[in-house]
Amino acid sequence: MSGVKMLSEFITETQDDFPFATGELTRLLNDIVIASKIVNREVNKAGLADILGATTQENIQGETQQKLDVFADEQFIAALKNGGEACGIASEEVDEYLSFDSPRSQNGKYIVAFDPLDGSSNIDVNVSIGTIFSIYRRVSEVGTLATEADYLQKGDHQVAAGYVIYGSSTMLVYTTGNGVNGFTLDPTIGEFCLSHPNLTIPKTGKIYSINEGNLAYCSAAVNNYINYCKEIDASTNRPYSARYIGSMVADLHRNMIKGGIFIYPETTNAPKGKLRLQYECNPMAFLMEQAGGIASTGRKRIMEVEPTELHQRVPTIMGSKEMVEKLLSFYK
Ligand code: P6P
Repeated sequence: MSGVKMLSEFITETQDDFPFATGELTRLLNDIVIASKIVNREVNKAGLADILGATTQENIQGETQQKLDVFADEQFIAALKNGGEACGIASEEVDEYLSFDSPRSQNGKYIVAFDPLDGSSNIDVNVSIGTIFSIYRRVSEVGTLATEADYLQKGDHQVAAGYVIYGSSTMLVYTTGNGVNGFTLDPTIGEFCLSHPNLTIPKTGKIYSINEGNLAYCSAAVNNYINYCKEIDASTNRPYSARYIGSMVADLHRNMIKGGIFIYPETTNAPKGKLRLQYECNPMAFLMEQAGGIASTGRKRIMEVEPTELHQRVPTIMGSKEMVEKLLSFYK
C-alpha cells in the first residue's frame, strides 16, 4: 500500500537504533506480532466461540483464569518458544518463569515478560483489553538455561516494551528506547500499519483515572489530589473528568493520546497496590517515559524499583508530566 508503512518495514528500518542490531529484535517483535494477530482473531469473536467465561483454574494472583487468558498465554509462549530469540518468558498466567530448554532457545539473548490478556475480567462485557510485553537482554550466559536473575531485572534495563490494545481497532504500540510509535491493524491485509508516529503524551490533561471505590483505603495524598481534581477553578481548568475503564492498557492508551493521569496506589488493604511490576508497570512505565510522561510509585520512578519477586506488585502513578508532578506534590 503506497505511503503506508507497515510494522515489519518499520522494525527493519529502525533496527539499527537497537544497540544489539543483528535482526534479533526484528524477529523477536515479529514473533510477538504473530501471536497478537492470533489473539486478536479470537478476541474479536469471543462471544461466538466457546472461549468466553472462566475456567476452573486460578492463576498465582488467585484470580480465576478466563478461557481467553489461557488461550492468549498459550499463543505468546508458543510464538516465543518457536521463534528462538527468547531464552525464556515470565507470564502473569504462569506461577514460575519458563526457561526454554531447547539448545536453540538457550542461545536466545532475550527474555520476555508479558501479561497476555490484561483486563480480562472485561472480556465478557466487550470492553477493550490488552497484551503488555517487556523485553530484557539476558544477564546469564548465552547457551545456558535462563536463570531467575534474567527475569528480575529492574525496568531501566528493558531494551523494548509495548502493548497491544484490542479495542475499536487493534493497535500495537512499542518502544525500543527511541520514542514511541503506534501501529493499527488493517484487517483487510492482516498488517499493522504506522498510524501514530512519535507518540508523545500531552504534558497535561483533564482526565484522572482511578477506582474511586478504593478511596476510603487510599492515603491522604491521593484523596487530597482527587479532591483537587474535582474542585471548581476556572484558572486551572478544573474540575477534571473521571474516566476509569478498569483495563490498564485501555486507560493508559487513552491518556497517552489525550493526556491524563492513571493512579493505582497503595491502599491500607493492598500496601503494594495491585498492578504487577514486571509485566504491567515496567513496560507501561518505559512507554510513558519515552512518550514524555512520568511513571512513579509515589516515592520513586517505577523503573528504578529493584524486583525481588516475579509477580510483585507496585503502587502505580503514571501519565502527563504536570499532572503526575501535581499529585507527587501532595505526597510531600
Ligand atoms: P480494579 C485488570 O484486572 C487490572 O489488572 C488492570 O488492567 C486494571 O487497571 C486493574 O486491574 C483494575 O483493578 O481493582 O479497579 O478492578
